[in-house]
Amino acid sequence: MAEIRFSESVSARLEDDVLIVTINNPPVNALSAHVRSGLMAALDHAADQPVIAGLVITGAGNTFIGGADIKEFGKPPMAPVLPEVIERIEAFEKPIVSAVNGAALGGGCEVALACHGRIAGEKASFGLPEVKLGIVPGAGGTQRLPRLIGIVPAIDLIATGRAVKADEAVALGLADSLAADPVSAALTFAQAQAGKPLRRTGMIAVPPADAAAINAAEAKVSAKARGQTAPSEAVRLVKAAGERELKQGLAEERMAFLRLRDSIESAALRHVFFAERAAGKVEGLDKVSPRPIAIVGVVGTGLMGSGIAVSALTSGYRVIALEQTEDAAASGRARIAETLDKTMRSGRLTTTSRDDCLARLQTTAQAGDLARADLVIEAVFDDIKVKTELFQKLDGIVAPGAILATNTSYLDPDAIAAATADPSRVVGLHFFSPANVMRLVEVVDCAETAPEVLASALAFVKSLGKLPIVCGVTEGFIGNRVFSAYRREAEFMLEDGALPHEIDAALEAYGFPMGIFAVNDMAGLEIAWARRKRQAATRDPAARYVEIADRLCEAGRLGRKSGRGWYAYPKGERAVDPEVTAIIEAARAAKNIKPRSFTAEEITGRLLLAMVDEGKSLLTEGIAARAGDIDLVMINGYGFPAHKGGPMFAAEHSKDRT
Ligand code: 3H9
Repeated sequence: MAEIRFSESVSARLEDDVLIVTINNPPVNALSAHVRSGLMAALDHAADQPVIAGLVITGAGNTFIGGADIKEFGKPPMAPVLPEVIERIEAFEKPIVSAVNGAALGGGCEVALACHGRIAGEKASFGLPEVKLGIVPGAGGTQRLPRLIGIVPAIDLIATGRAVKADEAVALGLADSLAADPVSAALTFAQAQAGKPLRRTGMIAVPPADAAAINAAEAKVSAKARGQTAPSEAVRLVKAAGERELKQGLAEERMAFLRLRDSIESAALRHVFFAERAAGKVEGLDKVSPRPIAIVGVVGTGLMGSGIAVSALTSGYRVIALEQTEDAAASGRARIAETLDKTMRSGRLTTTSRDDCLARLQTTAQAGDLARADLVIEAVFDDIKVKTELFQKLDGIVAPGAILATNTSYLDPDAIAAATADPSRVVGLHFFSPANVMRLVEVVDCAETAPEVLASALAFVKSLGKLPIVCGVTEGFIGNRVFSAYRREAEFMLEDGALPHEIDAALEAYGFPMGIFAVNDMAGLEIAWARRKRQAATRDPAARYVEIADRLCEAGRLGRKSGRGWYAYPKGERAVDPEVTAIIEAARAAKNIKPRSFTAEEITGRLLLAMVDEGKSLLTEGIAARAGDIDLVMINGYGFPAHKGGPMFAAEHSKDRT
């Protein structure tokens, strides 16, 4: 059957009197202006042709429709706007059925919701992820979804941005059925509906919901909002669907959408979205093929090593974990199994997958067993002698094409690489703890790392479902360098007059899940103390040095593990401790500092500036390639609120915040 073209991205063919309309707008079939105008032209055509009994809308490739074209945000709107297209679909006199072949997200889900039937393919997923971009759905999602699935499930999906797979969509009533061939099932569905009264989603009454359940769903959203606007707006609009006429609900939704789209919060989250897509891209590296990796060696099965092993196992790799003794290897196996069990109990792993992971795990005390590994990641004690000796040994064991990675946090990976005969095969893979949970991995491009080795490391990290950020060699890499600057500034403010709980309260109000002193207490103060002692001899005597943390450690206040640190923990809850206040006051007095008070804004402003200054140095030194990479490190590794865009974005746009 001849193809009819409606625009550069929308075409159709007539099959058994049904017009099969296909959107082909790679990479994700976003609803760009030519898609919207193409859909309108297809509707004009179908309205004009009596022979056409109905329509099917589907997407080319793996996606149904990835949503509105985010690249159009911030540009002048181009007609027809999406709500117009969607309202026309819903009101259309002939049946329109969506054949959801892949992800139907945002505006894509809204197109599906407005159709008179929805057939999910096996790879289909449905979601309204707008809150992740700081906005709410803007083309009817908040009004139509509750009509199909009810208010409480709609709050869950829209306020979290969670996507559901085909089977859950059918169970919720979002999709009508699941089919191996969604286009042919949609065609049959359209034929069956032709000439009958159509099920128009907007006309369905919202199912009655229990007020207590709505309140509970709303409370859950507020508890996680941490200063973001979009999730609570989404809840308000979904609730409005149950209280207002469709038209009024749609008008309210549109107003909220436009307001949020132009907000700094949305600009920040869009920056994060595009920064994530740019992360891990290195000029020229796209032409380099990564080496195949099937077997991953992990040396050391402590907290970090076992987390890395779990991450590799759950991503389908075979893992050989090396320990120093058979006993340690057995404990390592038990630790990995326990983490897998925990993941299973949380519902993120099935029993079969857990068993499959364990079957792919070998623990050993024989270094020679690593000969089969394509990549070996060391996660042993952060000591240069230990690591260089290990690398020397590994270099003689693994195959010539195998990659050696160090997970060091502070040591010089070039010095570790230099211990091998072939430093070009060495790369840094700095995981964050717990490694099976945290998305961030700093991929350290060492002086001699071969492009192919870097490309392989990046591909490996992505295959773990993690976010790789490329980083040059420097002490502490991107994250710990920025974090050290931030921590130093926080300690300066302590000495100048702020108290730990005041600094933490300012950070938490800004959107951090936890302030810096509470975080230090969680992590423990002794590692940083040991570092400071190591660095004491080489420290510039003219540089400002705050001794308060040392005094705390000397007093046995090593953080939560020791029961007290920057705070006391009576009954497990953090509380201001007069003993800490006295230590701080004594330190001020010793330096003749007259304490002054700080506003919350001043505190966050100074901390932001410290992060940004360090970030700028990292860019100038060529350690970080993009400001967005620094933002992603701080968001994914250190709790910087994503809806503020990361420190570099926030500082750049601080003048836009009014
Ligand atoms: C919305 O719909 C608002 C409406 O309610 C109201 C309107 C009135 N636009 O992620 P990937 C690009 S808001 C433009 O690596 P994957 C992306 O930048 C929207 N570009 O692929 C990248 O480009 P590049 C709601 C987009 O296979 C390339 O596509 N929708 C868009 O891993 C590949 O991306 C969302 O929030 C877009 N909407 O995952 C969905 N989406 O190659 C956002 C992607 O130049 N998208 N690009 O770097 C996603 O979640 C994932 O991209 C998706 C594919 C799951 C679709």
